[in-house]
Amino acid sequence: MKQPAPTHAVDMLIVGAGFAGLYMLHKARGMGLDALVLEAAPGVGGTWYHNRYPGARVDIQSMEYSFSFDEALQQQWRWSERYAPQPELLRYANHVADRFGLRDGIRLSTRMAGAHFDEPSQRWTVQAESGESWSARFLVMASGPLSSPNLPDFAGLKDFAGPVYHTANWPHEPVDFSARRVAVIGTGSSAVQAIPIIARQASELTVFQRTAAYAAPAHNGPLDREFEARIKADYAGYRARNRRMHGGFGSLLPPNPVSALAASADEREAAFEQRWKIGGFAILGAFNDLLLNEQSNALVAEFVRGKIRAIVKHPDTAQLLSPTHTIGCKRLCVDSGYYDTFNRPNVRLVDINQAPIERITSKGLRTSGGEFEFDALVLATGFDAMTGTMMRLDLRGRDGLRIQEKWHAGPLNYLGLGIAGFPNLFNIAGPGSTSAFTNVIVAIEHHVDWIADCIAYLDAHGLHTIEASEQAEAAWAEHVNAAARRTVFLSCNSWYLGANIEGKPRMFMPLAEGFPRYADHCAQVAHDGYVGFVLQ
Ligand code: NA7
Repeated sequence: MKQPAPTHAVDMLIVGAGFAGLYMLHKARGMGLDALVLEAAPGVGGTWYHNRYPGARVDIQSMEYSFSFDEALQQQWRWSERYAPQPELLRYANHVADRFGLRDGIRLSTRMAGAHFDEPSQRWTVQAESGESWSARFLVMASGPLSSPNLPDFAGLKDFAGPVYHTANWPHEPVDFSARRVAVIGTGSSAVQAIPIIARQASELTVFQRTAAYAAPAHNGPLDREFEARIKADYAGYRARNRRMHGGFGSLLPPNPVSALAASADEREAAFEQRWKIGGFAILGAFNDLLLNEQSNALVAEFVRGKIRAIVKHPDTAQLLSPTHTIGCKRLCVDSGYYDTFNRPNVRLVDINQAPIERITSKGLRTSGGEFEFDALVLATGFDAMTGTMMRLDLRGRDGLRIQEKWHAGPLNYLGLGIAGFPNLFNIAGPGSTSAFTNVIVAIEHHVDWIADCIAYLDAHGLHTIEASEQAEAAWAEHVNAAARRTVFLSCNSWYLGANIEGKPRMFMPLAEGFPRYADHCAQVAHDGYVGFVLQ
């Protein structure tokens, strides 16, 4: 197919060629829609294109973190490890693009600048930064919940004489830290994965920590071929059982259906220990109220702190590495040797909570506690999550309503899928949906299928547009908030709350009620003729 000419008309314009954009394109084509993906990067893969820092890998097991929509794909693709590393995930994204013939529907190196809704035609005019533009009936934001890196405004950053890397925007050529003094700022999931590997290469590694992280061991290794065969014998059944789990994964190890407070100390210890040996998120299911009740949460948090004390030899370092907030309130990190790395003689940990960074200097950085010198700086400072990418766009709905105005106090929407004033715009795996608490590929497949059904409904009923009603949005915002209030998630400064970005409005963004309830809710809305949406 020829590249579309500027001001070309398509049925659907999709923003982003990560897993969401790829599946949306495939699905749209299957419905006979003329769809086009705009992708800012020169390759497909989204998250797995950009986050190629040392040690980057998925924190959900690969037999689960993969597409389920095509039986032949899931049978034929073979993961090498229990938790796939980034290069393999990127190969998988490319394989999907090739296998389903998607490449001719993707415009790479084409960054969307904005989109305006045109009342007379009831269509979106989408502009790229290149100046090209397209007219589209539907606009699907598949731009990802974690796609705008957070680059804190450190004074003096441009004065630093050495290279500065961000984990979410890592160079494509190999970065060699050998014989170099390296600094890492941040200790979230990305840092926890990168630090053990950088420490093995660098002559010295200094880690600047604002908040200590809870990390559970991945126990990663080659994928057990017997396990793979067992899953593949009934992959569809396994996927269906996972979709009935709270996070869209983990059906082989359901949460223990009792409260941590109902168990004896010995029973608790045994349950935590058993789940720690399994690794990953398993420990948070050792009892059914660990993320709901602060007292129960404190018990598992103390268990993990005990593990940190057992692993880290120097008591002061162990103390500093021991988080004090509720566990799971920030996403639990899944690690391979993170805490043990701090036993190495070439690694030191610096507390920037007590003594914050004052400025970056040409040779390193200065905190209120002292000067530090290094040759390369790694920012593992996360993302302006869930809303950052859309809020950077010139996105205008009916009557020129700007997304920045609409979302000035937080991301209002209905079901996470539609926004009042922004007709025929769908958001995949964004705020207001269970995305961040779900195996995101399950969330993506669910959203894409829902959007496809919705478009089929519009067409079958001779309707042109659909958008959320303001009443449904207000009720949904309360629903999302109420779900968070039933958990421990409001008790710390997480990116779920927008609290990691200075000046960002604090609103709990992902829906914490669990994927099955959310999916049932979305199905009911569709079944009832898209109640809560305005259809015209
Ligand atoms: P995260 O989890 O948001 O971690 C970012 C880290 O950077 C975290 O330790 C932050 O400390 C720290 N940070 C952020 N801004 C600053 C400033 N200004 N000064 C010092 N330290 C700072 O991002 P990741 O990339 O690791 O992981 C994101 C998600 O990707 C993760 O949840 C998984 O889903 C995969 P803080 O905790 O805010 O005090």
